[in-house]
Amino acid sequence: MAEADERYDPKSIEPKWQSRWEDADIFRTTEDPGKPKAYGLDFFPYPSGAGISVGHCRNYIPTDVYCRLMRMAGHNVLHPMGWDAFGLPAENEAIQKRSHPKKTVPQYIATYKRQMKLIGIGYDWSREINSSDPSYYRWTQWCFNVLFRRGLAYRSFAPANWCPSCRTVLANEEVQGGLCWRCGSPAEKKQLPQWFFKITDYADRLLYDLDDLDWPEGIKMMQRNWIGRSEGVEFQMEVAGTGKSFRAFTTRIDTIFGVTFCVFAPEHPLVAEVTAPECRAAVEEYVRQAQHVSEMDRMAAERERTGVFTGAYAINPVNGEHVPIWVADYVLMGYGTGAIMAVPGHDERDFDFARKYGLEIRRVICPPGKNPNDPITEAEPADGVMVNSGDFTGLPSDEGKERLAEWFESRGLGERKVNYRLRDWLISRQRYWGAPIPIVHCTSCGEVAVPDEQLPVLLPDVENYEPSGTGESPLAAIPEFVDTSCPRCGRGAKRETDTMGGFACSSWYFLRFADPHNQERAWDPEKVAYWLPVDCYVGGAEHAVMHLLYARFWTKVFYDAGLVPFQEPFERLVNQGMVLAQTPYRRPREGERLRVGEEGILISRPEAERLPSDQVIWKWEKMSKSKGNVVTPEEVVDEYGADALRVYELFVAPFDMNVQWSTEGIVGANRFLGRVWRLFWQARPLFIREWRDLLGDEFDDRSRELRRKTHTTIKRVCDDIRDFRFNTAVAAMMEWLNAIADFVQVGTPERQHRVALSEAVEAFMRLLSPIAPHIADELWERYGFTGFLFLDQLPVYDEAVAAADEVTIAVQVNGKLRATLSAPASASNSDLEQLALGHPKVTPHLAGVTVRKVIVVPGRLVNIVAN
Ligand code: ANZ
Ligand code: ZN
Repeated sequence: MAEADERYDPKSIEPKWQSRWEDADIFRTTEDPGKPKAYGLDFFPYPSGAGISVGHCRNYIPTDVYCRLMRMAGHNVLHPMGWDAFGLPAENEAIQKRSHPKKTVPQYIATYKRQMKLIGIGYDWSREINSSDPSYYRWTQWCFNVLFRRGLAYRSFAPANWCPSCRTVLANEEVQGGLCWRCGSPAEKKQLPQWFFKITDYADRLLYDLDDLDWPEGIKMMQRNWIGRSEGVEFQMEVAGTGKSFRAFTTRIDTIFGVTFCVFAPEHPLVAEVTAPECRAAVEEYVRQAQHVSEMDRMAAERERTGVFTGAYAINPVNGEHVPIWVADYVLMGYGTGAIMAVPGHDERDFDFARKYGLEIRRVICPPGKNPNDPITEAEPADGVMVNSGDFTGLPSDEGKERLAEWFESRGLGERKVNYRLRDWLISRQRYWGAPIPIVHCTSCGEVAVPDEQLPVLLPDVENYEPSGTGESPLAAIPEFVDTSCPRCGRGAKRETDTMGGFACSSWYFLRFADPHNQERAWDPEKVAYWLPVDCYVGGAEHAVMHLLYARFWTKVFYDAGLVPFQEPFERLVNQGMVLAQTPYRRPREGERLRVGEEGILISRPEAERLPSDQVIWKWEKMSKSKGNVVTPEEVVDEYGADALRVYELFVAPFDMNVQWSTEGIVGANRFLGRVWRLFWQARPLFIREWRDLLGDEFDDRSRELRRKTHTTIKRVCDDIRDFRFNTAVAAMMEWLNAIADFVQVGTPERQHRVALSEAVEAFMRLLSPIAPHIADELWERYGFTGFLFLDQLPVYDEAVAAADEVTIAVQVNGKLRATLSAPASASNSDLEQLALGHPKVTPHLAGVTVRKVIVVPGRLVNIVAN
C-alpha cells in the first residue's frame, strides 16, 4: 500500500476537513427532546484588533474538546460563539486607530472567526450573535425595561469616578489602585446623574446561592468578599456639649468598653459642625487633602494611617466616658455610617492609629492564656472573654454581642444591622458605543421607559463619536436623537443620552444563544428551559466578580419575573490557566526612568536578539499584545498543524495551571501525531472491520491485556475530559498508543490478535476525535469508514473487559524488597502507592522516617524512598 509511506501532513489534512465540516454543516445544533442536553460556553469575547493568541486558545480548545466528547457521548450539544462588541475596549481601540467601531468591529470579528476555524473549533455559527447589532441590543434594552419595571433601575446623582484621559466615567471596579484600568491615569471624582441597577436588593440571594454551585472555591470566595455581608450593631453616640449625635456601625459590639476614641470619615456631615474653632484650620486642610486619595488606597491595609483631632468628644453610651473624635481617611463615607467607635486594643487599623497619635489602648477581650491586665502589644482581633467591661465582664464574645445588642435595642439607642460592601451596579456610560438606555425624560411624567414594542432605541449613525469631555455622552449633541415625545403623555421630551456599559450585554447573552434569531421576544421560554443552565462555563479567573455576579443577578431577576425557570445561569464554572511567554526587557541606561514595578524597558524580540545577552532580562509574563510577546495560532498551525496545537495546549499542564509557552512542547505534540499516523498505516492491513462479530474468539494473555488497556483507557479518557483533566487524558492516549505499537511489534499471527488490535485502533480513532479531530477524521476515512466522527459515537466501554486480572507488585523500601502484593491490573499509580505504603510488611520500615519519594512502575514495582 503506497499510502503507508505517506508522511503525516497536517497542512493537507486540516483545511480539507475544515471545509468538509462546514459544507456538511455538522456543528449545527438540533433540538432533540429525546436526548440529554449539554451546553458548553466560553466567556463572551470582545473582538480586538490583535486577534486571538495561543493564550486565548487555552480557553477555546478545551471547551471544544469537552463539547465534542459530549456530542459523541450522545448529548445534544450547544456550543455557540458570539461577540461582546459594544463597550469601552472596542470604542477606545477604534479611537486610537482613528476609525469607527462600526467599521473595525466587523473586521475584527472576521479575524476571530477565521482563527477559530483554523484551530478546528466546532461552533454552531448559525447562532452567532453580536451585542452591537440592533437585533441583539433591542433585547438588551428590553432587559433594562424588565429591571426598570421592577424598580431595579434608578437614576441618582452620584460622585462618579472620572478618568481625565479616557474622558469617561469609570465603574468602581474599573479603578484599580486609584488608576483607570484602561489607561492607568489617576482617577478623579465628578458628580453626575447616573443610572444604577439595584443589585444590593439581591445581596443575600447572590451570597447564599453560591454554596450550591460547582465553581472554583477561590471564585466563590471572591464573590463572598465582594458582597461582604457583615452582621453587627448600629448605635447612636452623643457629641458632648453640642446636642448632636451620630451613628456608628460595629461588628464587635462586645469590644465597646475598649473604645478610646471615635473616627469620622472626612466627608462625614458632622465634621464641619462639631470641629472646635482651634482645630478648624487643620481639619479643613485634612479634609481637602483626602479628596485626592482613592477609596482603594484608603482601604489598603498597609497604608500609613493619618488623621486630625476635631476638638470634639463623643460619649460612650455604655459607660458615659468622653472620648476624642478624630477625622481620618481610613474610615469611608460609603460604608456603614461613615463613623466608627475605635477600639485600638482589638482592631488593627485603630491600633496603628492609636500608636501613632499616642491614644490609649485598652484590653477588653481576653483570649485563653492571657490575663485581663496583660498589656496589648499588637491588636488582638480574636474573640475571647470580655474583661474590664462593667456588668458584661466574664461573658464570651458571642454572648456579649447578643447581650449588648439587646441592651441597645431595649433602650432605643441602636439595633442589630446587616451591612454589605456590595454597591449598586453603575450602568451609565457617557459614551457612544453602547446600547442607548431606553428612557425618555418628560417634564410632566418624569422618567418614562420606551415601550417594549418601540424598541430598539437605535444608536444614531454618526461620524464623530468621541467622548465630549464634558461628562455628557456624545449622543447629547445630536438633536435628532435627543428630541422626542413622551411615550406616556405625547408632549415634547428628551431622550436619555447615556448608554449601557458592556456588562449589560454580557449579562444575558447565554440566554440568547438558546434562541438567537427570535424577533418576537428576547427568548422563547421553552428553548431557554431546554438549554439552560449552562452546563460548563469556561473562562479566565479575572472575571470572578463583575461579569459573573451581574449575570447571576439578572438571571435571578428574570426568575422572579417568571421569564426563566432557574435561579443560577452557570451550573459549573472552570477557569483555565494563563499562557505565559518570555518577554524581553532591556537593562536601563544611566538616568533612564522605569515604569513602576519594572526592572527594565520593554523591548521587542528582534531588538532583544540584536543586543548583547547581558543587556537583556527575560521574564515570563502573561501573553498579551501590550507586552509584544504574542504567539498567534497562525504561526503554530502553519508549522505544526492545528491538531498539534490542540494536543499541546491540552497536554502541557493541568487545565487550570499557568503554562510557559514552549515551541519544543509543540514539536512533541506534532511528533505524537506523527507516531499515530505511522502506526495506523502499519496496522491498516491487519484491521478487521467486523471485529465485533469475532469477540467470541479465545484470547490469549497478550490480547486480553491489550483489550483491557483499550477499555480502561476509554473510561479514563472520557472521565478525564468530562472533569477537565485534559493533560491526563492525552497522557493516557499516549500510553495506549505505545501499548498498541508494542502489540503490533510482537506480531499478530492469529485472528484473535487482529480482533484485539482492530478493537483498539477503532476505539483510538474515536477517542482521538475530540482532541485532534482532523487527523482522526482522516484516518477514519482511510480505514474505509464514511461520515464524520463528530457525528458518530464514542467507543463503547465494557467494564468486564476492563476489569483486571490481578498483578503482582514488588514493594521496595530504599531498594530492598520488603513485600509483594497483588493488585488489580487496572490499579492506578496512586492506588498502588497507597497499597504499598499501608502494607503490614512495609509499615515497620517506615516508622520514624519520612517518605521522600515513591516510584511506581505500573504492573511491577513500587519503590519507597525514605530517610
Ligand atoms: C469596632 C471594632 C472593634 C471593629 C474590633 C472591628 C474590630 P466589616 O467586617 O468589613 O463590616 N468600620 C465600620 N464602618 C467603617 C467605615 N465606614 N470605614 C472603615 N471602617 C469601618 O467591618 C466592620 C468594622 O469596620 C466595624 O467594626 C468598624 O470597626 C469598621 F475589635 O468597630 B469595628
Ligand atoms: Zn410625559
